[in-house]
Amino acid sequence: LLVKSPTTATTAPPTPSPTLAEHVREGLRKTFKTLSSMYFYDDEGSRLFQEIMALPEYYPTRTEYGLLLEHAAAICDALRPATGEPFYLLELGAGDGLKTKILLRHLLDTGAHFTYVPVDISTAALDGLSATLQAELPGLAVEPVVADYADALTLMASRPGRKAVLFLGSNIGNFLPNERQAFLRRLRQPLTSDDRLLIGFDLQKDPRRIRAAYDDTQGITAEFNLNLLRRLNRELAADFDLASWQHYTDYDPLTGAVRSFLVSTKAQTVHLAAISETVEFAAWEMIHTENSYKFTRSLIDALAADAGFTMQGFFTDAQDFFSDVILM
Ligand code: AVJ
Repeated sequence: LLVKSPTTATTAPPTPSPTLAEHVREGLRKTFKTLSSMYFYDDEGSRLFQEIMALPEYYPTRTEYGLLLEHAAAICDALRPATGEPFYLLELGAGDGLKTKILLRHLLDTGAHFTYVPVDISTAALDGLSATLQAELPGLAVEPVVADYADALTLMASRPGRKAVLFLGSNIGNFLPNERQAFLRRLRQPLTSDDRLLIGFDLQKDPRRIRAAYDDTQGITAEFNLNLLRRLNRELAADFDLASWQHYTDYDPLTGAVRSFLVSTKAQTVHLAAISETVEFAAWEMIHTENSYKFTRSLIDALAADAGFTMQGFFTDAQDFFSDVILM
């Protein structure tokens, strides 16, 4: 756990990932093979995700951006304390900060005194964000925290004042239902009734539109998914032949789950030298790589209630594609 002062630069440590090795071994030994979507985001994967966000089919990012612009005043009013108590705006998984800057700007413009605390497990991501913020919003107090989300919240809980926690971008959709429930309950624990939580949820809509967002015509999402195999080739000395794998996505309107897979187009054997694993794939066998759940208002209400939160605000765009929800 590392809390940095606003101006310190950090050098990124070499990234040893014993967890990658363990997760991959475990996932590829299952009857229905899996790899975790958290490993999409190496440098190339992060670059591809930036491209995904600019795709015509990928509506979530620009929709949430628009809804934050439209409702910035109301959202900031719900997040900021009415009294002069200290105010911390914590962000879990800060990304490029484009959407967050809407809220930061509004708060600064309306005279709020607060500290922005971006939380991420990647030092490199936080360094990049801190540098751009320092340049673009020079008056902003930034205190990055390199930590696991729950650890960061526990750490900040010991400070007096309002904590407003941001979890934007429908990242909550990556959790399976039971994991999602556990995650929200865990977030609730260190928070008090004075604190606030803002979460982005992608909403259920025309199923064709949802499916298209995860299977774009330019094949960028396919590249993003296949990049996971490239990463295993590099980091685990594996020999996945990318020409024998395809990207496949389905959307199940009954559960609200978009599921992404890598499909083995022939019977093949893959070696992962760094973890001494040999894995057999049958023709058309799948590796499940990602869940992106889509929600309804009633699902969100139930989820909030289960974790012990009260709904303070429910903001959507004009088409009801996406929602940003304030819980307390
Ligand atoms: C970053 C998890 C919100 O699930 O929509 C985009 C990741 N995967 N296209 C999502 C993603 C394929 C994205 N999240």
